Amino acid sequence: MTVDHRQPRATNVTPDLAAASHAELLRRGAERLRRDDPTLSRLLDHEVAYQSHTLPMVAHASLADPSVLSAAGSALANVTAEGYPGARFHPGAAQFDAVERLAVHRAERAFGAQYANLQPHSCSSANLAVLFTLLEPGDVVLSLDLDSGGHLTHGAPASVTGRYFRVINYGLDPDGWISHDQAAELAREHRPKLIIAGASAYPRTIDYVRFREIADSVGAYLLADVSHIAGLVAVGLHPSPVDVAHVTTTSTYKQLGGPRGGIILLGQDRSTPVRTHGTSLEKLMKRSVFPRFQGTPSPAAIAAKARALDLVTQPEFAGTVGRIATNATRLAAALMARDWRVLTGGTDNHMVLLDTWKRGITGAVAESALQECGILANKNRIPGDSKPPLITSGLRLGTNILAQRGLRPAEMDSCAALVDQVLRGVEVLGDKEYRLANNTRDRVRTRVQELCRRYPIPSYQTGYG
Ligand code: DSN
Repeated sequence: MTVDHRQPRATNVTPDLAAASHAELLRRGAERLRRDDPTLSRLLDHEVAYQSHTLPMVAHASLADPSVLSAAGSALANVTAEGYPGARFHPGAAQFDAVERLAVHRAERAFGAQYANLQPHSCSSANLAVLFTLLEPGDVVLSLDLDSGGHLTHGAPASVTGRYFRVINYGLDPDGWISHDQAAELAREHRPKLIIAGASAYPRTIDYVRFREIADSVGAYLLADVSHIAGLVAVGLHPSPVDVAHVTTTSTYKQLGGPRGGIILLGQDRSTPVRTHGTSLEKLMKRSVFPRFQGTPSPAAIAAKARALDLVTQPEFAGTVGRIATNATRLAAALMARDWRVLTGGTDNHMVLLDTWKRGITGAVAESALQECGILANKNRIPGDSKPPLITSGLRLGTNILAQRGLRPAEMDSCAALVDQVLRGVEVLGDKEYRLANNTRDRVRTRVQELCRRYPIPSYQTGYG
């Protein structure tokens, strides 16, 4: 008999009047938390209120729908089951098998992938699994360096990936764009075994086809990490690497509105043989997560991924992501009009990178002053940065959550004006020390509250159906 593993299979559960439903369990949990642990309960309530009353102009997060949060808190959290659906090392995984199959199916559908592994606890662990499976210690990796916008797990010296592999970095040209010519030249010179195309702080379109040509020219694997732009990729607003790179990884919370977690995706190279392991890329990626890198997956997190990935394929998501991109373009333009240096002179994705040091303000001061006024944006190193990572010379802004809350391009002018008011109002006293006039802080806070009231997180408000 052929079993279609792409389709979730229903399992036999005897209806039992004594067992609470998932919804009842969550309700009971919330009531008990409030009654028995008011300290923790209050902190969690405050977090919802905080998120509702701040303007998160961050690039590294998105809002999870309450249904995603609910799935993440389900009774599946009690299930321990190593292995994959149909081949577990523990009993009692029937529902989890069906949920994992559903999540895999939805991930493949959302990204047009031929294989998806939903088990990585984060994209960092997905990247580690890929790197440490495809490479041997000492092998050469070619990637974007951290200061140019790369990620820790792409071989940064502070990461285990920087210790076990010989990492060569390509960088940016003087205008802040990825230099493909430099990457090609470095590949010729150093013969990497793996090239990574992907970034944590890069506002422009990544040319995966060019990277694949470079990889093929030296017989290297190409890994695309789309964590930051996964939503844009899913709706076709950024070229997809899934059929171009050998392996694609993503986190599920940055732009997908999912839980903490990672995914490994394969496209056309699914069956490509991996000479060193005598098997296909698909079999190797499966093994790379379990048993090589992780034991038990998180069944409840996989349920939450399944829920988020279903939302990703809805028309509303495409609308939101479209607004993310147009908002970012408008935000960049509005900041440049106020004389702020925006790296690359704009953006193609959700991210806007500011050189705050050009105006004598460190990223640390900018982040703190904005936070004081209810605006979140994170300090970020920029190319050629002379400041340490906890100080930095730049600021990274993003429009994911603004768009989720319904703010449109016209409101980006107001958001840029608020950022500008705060940063202009800062009296710099040191790399981390500053003073902000009370009237600036009060004026901006009031305006932030107005915007938050006008654009609430609908499903996080009381009285929402
Ligand atoms: N990768 C980090 C970032 O982009 O901020 C956190 O997930």
